[in-house]
Amino acid sequence: MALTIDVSQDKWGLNEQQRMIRDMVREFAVSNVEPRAAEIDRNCRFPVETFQEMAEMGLMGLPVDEQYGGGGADYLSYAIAVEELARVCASTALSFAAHTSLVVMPIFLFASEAQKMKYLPDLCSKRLGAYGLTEPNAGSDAGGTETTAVRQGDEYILNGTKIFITNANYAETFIATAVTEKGVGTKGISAFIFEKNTPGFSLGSKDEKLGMRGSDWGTLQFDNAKIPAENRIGEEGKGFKYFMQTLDNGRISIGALGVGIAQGALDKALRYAKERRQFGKAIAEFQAIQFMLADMAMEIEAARLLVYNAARLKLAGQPFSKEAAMAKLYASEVAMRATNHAIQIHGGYGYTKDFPVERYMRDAKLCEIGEGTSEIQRTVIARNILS
Ligand code: COS
Repeated sequence: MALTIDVSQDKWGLNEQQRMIRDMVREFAVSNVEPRAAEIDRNCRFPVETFQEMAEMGLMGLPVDEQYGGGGADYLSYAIAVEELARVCASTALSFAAHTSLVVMPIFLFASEAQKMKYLPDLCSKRLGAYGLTEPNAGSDAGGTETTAVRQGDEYILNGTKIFITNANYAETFIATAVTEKGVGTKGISAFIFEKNTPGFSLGSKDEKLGMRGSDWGTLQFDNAKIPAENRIGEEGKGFKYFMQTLDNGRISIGALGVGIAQGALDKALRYAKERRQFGKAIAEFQAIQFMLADMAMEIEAARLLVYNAARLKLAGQPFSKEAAMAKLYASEVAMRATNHAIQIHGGYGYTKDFPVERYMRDAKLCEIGEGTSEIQRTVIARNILS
């Protein structure tokens, strides 16, 4: 794909398919996702019905080739889908993004043909996926993985724990990293695919979250879990690199998540500012409110362009690790600032559960932490510009 961007049909330079997917997901988000958003947040309930509907719409494998049951769309279309969902319900968008960019994509990119044929059609149509990287002692230092995988004949025996795993309790297909060779650092880490019913594998307890409460997370426990050797993804010792490349892809979607949250906060703030009257006029007529709205709009457009730029570089087959980190970092910080402004514009009402903006702010915080903290994004950017 050439990097020429045609803005004659659309100011964002989206092509017909990208605009069609944006409009379809936007309509679905408003009609089916937004009405459930407050309830799933309040009850910490994973919206199974929404994911069934998204599977029926063909969204669960959107950027995967049709021969594997995917939607055959490009990665920018997928990022736009994340953004549109996040605009009304960040929890739904997060679970969708974790399934797609962290499970479906690495299988699509790094697994063998037989593994793709075995796992992708179900993941694209009816099964949810979860990605196990983080451990109690390996968060930002993903190379510090302690879970072990010891080869015994045709199997690997895994022992260890993965924490904060999005979709853990609803996923049926998992991928995870484990150390297959000690003492060689990241080169001793391998990646595996496995199913929920794997002997020795179980789900542990989960912590209650600040935000993203409708997105499930949990703990993966391996107690002499037996995973067939044929379930290793790619070569032994390459798992860390596969997972880092997976995070490069994933960071584009977390950038889109931040943009969606910020845009949703702006939508709500604009509506409220026009309706709310104080001192005899709509508060939107006050310059103090207008300046907040203007800053929100400007930063959202800048963040969206960073996300689109990273996705377009990926589509063009060019390096995009730095650009994905920039998009994720900036969009996350914009989401925090925009949701803060949105609450400020709503005043006392914004601090209540009667208006959705407090949920947007709690959800936004995840963007600065998940798939690499803001500090890790700055590290990735700095390493790139210094190398
Ligand atoms: N793509 C491909 N290869 C990559 C890569 C990438 N994005 N990032 C690192 N690698 C490779 C390096 O090239 C290096 O390979 P060689 O040994 O062959 O040279 C190897 O992986 C080790 O890389 P590095 O030395 O940079 O590893 P570090 O332990 O210093 O870790 C960071 C690098 C901090 C960037 C990494 O651990 C990271 O991203 N941490 C955050 C993890 C995270 O986001 N967790 C959240 C998960 S929530 S889903």
